[in-house]
Amino acid sequence: MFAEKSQVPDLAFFLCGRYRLALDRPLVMGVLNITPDSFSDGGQHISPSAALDAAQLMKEQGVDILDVGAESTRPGASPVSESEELRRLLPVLERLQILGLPISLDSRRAQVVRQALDLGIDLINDVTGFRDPAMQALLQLPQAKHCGVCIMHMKGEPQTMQANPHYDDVVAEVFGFLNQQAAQLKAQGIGSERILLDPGFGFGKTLHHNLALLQALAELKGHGHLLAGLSRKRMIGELTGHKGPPTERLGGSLAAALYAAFHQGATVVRVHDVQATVQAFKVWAALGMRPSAES
Ligand code: HH2
Repeated sequence: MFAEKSQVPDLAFFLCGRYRLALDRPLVMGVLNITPDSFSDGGQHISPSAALDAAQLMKEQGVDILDVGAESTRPGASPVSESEELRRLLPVLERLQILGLPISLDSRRAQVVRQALDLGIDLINDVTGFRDPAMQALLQLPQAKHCGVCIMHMKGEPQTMQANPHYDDVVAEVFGFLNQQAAQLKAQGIGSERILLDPGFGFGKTLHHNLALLQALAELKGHGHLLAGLSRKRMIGELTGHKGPPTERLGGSLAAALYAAFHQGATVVRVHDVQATVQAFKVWAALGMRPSAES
């Protein structure tokens, strides 16, 4: 499904590079981490063939967008070099093209995104929220013409962001930042139908901050669509008291995804467990629940 040329913002669709995704149901973004150290799937897809197999499986399970990342940004993670990020990423991005799925790149480095754009990506997922002017400038390239953008909020840097994060008013500060960044991109010609806003759950936030943001998420609508990344995160462990590994947080992750999509109007949920999330969404829809910002 290739993007049609249109200057008219249409929020019934998410315009994402080569794809124009209808929003008659919430979209499922599947996480594909090509890293040794991601918090829940580190080391699983480090070879290009393992990554392709995992992506193929997610396609069969009904994923809408693949989000590929080659650097962990979990709390405490050390940054990887640009060359290492590219070494991990490029062979995988090349192979993923055959799947015919929208590809999102989870990277905060303009030089990495620049090279990935030449291979074909449909969405730039920047956990630093397009603060870097070089990242913003990429959006003017012909290869980025219809590219989707995900503006995420992060306070501080992954290595230290969970060391006592403080906000006077977390919702006002995080939403204020996201709206300001979206307004900047819109002034450069990026339409709302290409923009995803994401509060960045767990990125420099306590459980209290995460809950306040999730319960207010619908208020953020306006400059673009909403993305919620709650899957397997520490807040699920904290809410449930379950002390096991992140892979055992499926039940809580599903509840959070349903709430974000069906009660707070999240357009896209970013998840590790695609099959379970797609099933949960289908059952919710069959029971007459509609994506909505009303609880
Ligand atoms: N969360 C993670 C990474 N990228 N991008 C967006 N837009 N929103 C998120 O919530 C988000 C994100 C962390 O999850 P994961 O990729 O599984 O872990 P790691 O950073 O350890 O690779």
